[in-house]
Amino acid sequence: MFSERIDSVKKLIGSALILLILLSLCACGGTDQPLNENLLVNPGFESEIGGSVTGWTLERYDAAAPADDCGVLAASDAPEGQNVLCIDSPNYNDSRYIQKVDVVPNAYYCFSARVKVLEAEPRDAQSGANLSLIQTYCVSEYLLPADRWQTVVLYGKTESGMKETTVALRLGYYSADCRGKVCFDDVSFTRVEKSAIPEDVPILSMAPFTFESAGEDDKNTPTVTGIEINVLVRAAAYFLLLLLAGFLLFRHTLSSKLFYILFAAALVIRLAASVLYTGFQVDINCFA
Ligand SMILES: [Ca+2]
Repeated sequence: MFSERIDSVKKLIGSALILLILLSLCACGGTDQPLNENLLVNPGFESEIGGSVTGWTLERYDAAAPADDCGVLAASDAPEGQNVLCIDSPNYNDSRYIQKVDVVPNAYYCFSARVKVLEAEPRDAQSGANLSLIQTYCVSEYLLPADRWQTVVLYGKTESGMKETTVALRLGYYSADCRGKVCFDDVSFTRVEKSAIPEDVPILSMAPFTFESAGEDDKNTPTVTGIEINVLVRAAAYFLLLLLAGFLLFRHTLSSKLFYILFAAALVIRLAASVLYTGFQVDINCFA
């Protein structure tokens, strides 16, 4: 009888210990993250061939542009395995394959990939293929066409309170459209020690930037805020100066009535356009 009770107590203690160990492991998993371990799903694109890519989502600024040739292809010169992921954008666009990744605050990360740029024609000088983090200024150099696979490495640091980020394999950037074809392979996103980062390499902030008026889901939607008082004052001052200059220059060639009608029409068009065309919060709001 006594020995049975001893056995029951032993089983109870054993179960409690196992429960304690499991709870400790769960607690550690929530606040810690292994070092030098690739945190990405399907980093070598070996899961399948085609447009549906496990772990990755194709996102484009102009979502209506053709994307039929984007996806995983078999490539004889793949740096890793048999397959590579390609973006083929015949139109100027900001095209990217993205994947959300959990991060921990105040930690260092290394984002790297092998990249082969077959074609790249930026709309402006500053664009090309790159690695970047969505809604941040953490972006690699812009790569232009080269007949070889290039290795791109990017280091960043999270801010307090950060729990996730979104990596992007990209052709183009915010306000930096690009068209062309680029392939990626052997992608890696790992947490690293600061001591592992070379001293001459910049460590970029992984903190997301905010949009003043746009929500998380409509950050690419133009915002209409109406006419502000300072815009009205500046526009009125500008047109008064123009009116004065025009009157002095053309008072002998145009009838005064036609002259005032033309300037009044210009003022109305200017004010109407400042409401209808506002641009984006991340750009210079030139017109208003
Ligand atoms: Ca591969």
